[in-house]
Amino acid sequence: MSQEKKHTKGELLSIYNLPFLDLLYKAASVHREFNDANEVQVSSLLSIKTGGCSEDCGYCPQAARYHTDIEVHKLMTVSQVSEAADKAKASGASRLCMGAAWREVRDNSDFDRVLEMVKVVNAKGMEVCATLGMLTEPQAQKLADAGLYAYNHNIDSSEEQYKKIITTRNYDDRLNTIKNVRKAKVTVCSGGIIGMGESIEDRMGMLMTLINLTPQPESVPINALVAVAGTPLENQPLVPIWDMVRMIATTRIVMPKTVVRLSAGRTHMNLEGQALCFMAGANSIFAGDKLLTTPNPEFSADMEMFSILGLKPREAFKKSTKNKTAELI
Ligand code: SAM
Ligand code: DTB
Ligand code: SF4
Repeated sequence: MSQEKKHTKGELLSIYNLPFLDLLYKAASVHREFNDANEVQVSSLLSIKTGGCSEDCGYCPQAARYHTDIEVHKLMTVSQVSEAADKAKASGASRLCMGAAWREVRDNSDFDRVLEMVKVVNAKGMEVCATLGMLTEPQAQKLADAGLYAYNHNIDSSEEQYKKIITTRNYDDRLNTIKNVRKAKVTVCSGGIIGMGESIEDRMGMLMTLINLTPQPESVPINALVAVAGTPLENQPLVPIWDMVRMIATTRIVMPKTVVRLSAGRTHMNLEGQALCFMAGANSIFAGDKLLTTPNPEFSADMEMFSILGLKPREAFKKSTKNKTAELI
């Protein structure tokens, strides 16, 4: 049974706009009450099929219609993925997230191969996550049967802003896939991007959608836009660190137990900024020197960050350390 408190949009806006230090203090208090604040889940991203996507997502370097300088690559082999998973595990990642530049999954030999990949990575004792575009319910069930732990499908922004960024599918398509994932009892990873020209209302609209999912997503990635040359959003200004901290803090306050992932955009953040994000409730990162197609901080720099901040990576399949309900927030 879900015991989550649902905030109103007005409440969300007031939380986001609190004086910075009050917001940080409140979010840090909630975080400590529900989670081990020194524990950070480490995920590794692997682009198993890169570029050539038919969609028009305005932020995405992998859309075929934009002229970006990424290297297009067909679907990897199972043994390539197995090797990459070994590397990720050896460097401390408990989750491997496999991304494919697909509009949707099709029932073909490529999907069969992805199912094999899921089985192989699951057998290594890692949490397996995939982000493959839209899914039907039977496809979600096949992924679940292969051992998929989580499915990433971002709602990206508010419904109103979504229409301005993507025209080849709509918000309901996204929500429908999330429903199919839930029906197959795979955990849901869904969040979005800030820095696409959206208003604070849009940011809170996105959070409203997420908190109204029943149950709420087990993990919520907050990405700062990586503005890639050749995409329609190439000239968007860098997201100020203060916005990132505010967004993470608000997410933490309204979803006390969810894993909040400080996702894309870390190469532009210094250690102090990232420390504020962890203080505000972020408890997951993508580690490894590449996201899907764009750079991420060097692995050694992240290890140094963990050491300086005294953070420890979370083990695979471990639930939130504190067994509290979120009723009282
Ligand atoms: N094709 C699948 C889909 O769209 O669901 C999976 C891969 S897609 C690249 C996964 C997510 O990455 C997107 O939903 C978006 O939130 C995020 N993303 C893509 N490009 C980004 C960028 N330039 N900056 C920040 N996040 C980005
Ligand atoms: C998510 O929310 N962020 C990741 C993951 N889920 C798949 C992807 C970020 C992609 C950034 C742009 C790129 O590297 O292509
Ligand atoms: Fe394709 Fe996903 Fe990129 Fe959109 S975000 S263009 S669906 S790879």
